[in-house]
Amino acid sequence: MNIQWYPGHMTKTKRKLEEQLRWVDVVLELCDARLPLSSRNPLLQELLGNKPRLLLLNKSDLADNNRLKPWLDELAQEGPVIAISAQSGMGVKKISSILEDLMADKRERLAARGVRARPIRAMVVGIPNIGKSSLINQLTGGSQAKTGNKPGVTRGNQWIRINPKLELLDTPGILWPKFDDPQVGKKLAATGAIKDEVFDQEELAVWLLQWLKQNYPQELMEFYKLKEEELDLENIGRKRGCLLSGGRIDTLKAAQIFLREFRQGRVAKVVMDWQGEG
Ligand SMILES: Nc1nc2c(ncn2[C@@H]2O[C@H](COP(=O)(O)OP(=O)(O)O)[C@@H](O)[C@H]2O)c(=O)[nH]1
Ligand SMILES: [Mg+2]
Repeated sequence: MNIQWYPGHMTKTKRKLEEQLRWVDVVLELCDARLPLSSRNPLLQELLGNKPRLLLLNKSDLADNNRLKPWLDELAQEGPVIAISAQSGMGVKKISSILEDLMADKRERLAARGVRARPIRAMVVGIPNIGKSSLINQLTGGSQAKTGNKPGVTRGNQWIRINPKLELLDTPGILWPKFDDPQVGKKLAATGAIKDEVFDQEELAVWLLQWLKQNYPQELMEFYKLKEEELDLENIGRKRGCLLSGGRIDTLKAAQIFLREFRQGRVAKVVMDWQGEG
């Protein structure tokens, strides 16, 4: 199974992102805590140049903490990183002060030259469905307190005042996933980053079931109340009442339910990337 993501839009997406980046001091890069590698695009680093970045491992409420911890340690060597949940708001309050720390040197240099401090301008960047809108809502408390267009900024882009020291671009930057490795496509599809229409759900479910059997067998068996040798789509379908006429099992329906339950974090909390990969 090879999952294709709209590569035709990549050039346009990249151009838009480059344009947006010109107006910000600092970037909030969102990635999926379950995929600290596969949900990032290494090209962002190139686009950023020297611009500071805070890496946010989002959806950490769905992630396996035991495997997340070593990732946090490793990623911290590259720059500031924290685990958050843009859904519950966990960790979101730390963001503003980390950004202030990140920008402190630059602000001091400007102050030394007599330049008056203005609020830090930040933007949220990440692949589709990573939680960009959710994070913006958390940061703004859902308020529509726009500060109005700034001269030179692309029409339509608005700045939202988070606090006196921080302004956020209200339109997030879209990053495309990195797709050369088929495993990456499967992991992104499994976690719900890619529309279900572009891949075979049953095939993906079979792959995910196998992956979970290898990585989280206890959780899988407990959740479905099945023994190891019973763990397949037929038995999951039977447990979930996915019956066709004649008593056959609707394995497509079973696959859809299994994928949904996995994405809700109910089957197991996971981290699907291994350190040292990629
Ligand atoms: N469990 C969980 N779900 C989240 C979190 N952040 C976002 N989501 C969900 O992920 C989906 C996509 O979020 P959205 O903010 O629209 O992503 P965007 O496409 O990057 O703007 C939505 O269903 C959100 O509710 C999180 O921290 N935890
Ligand atoms: Mg959005």
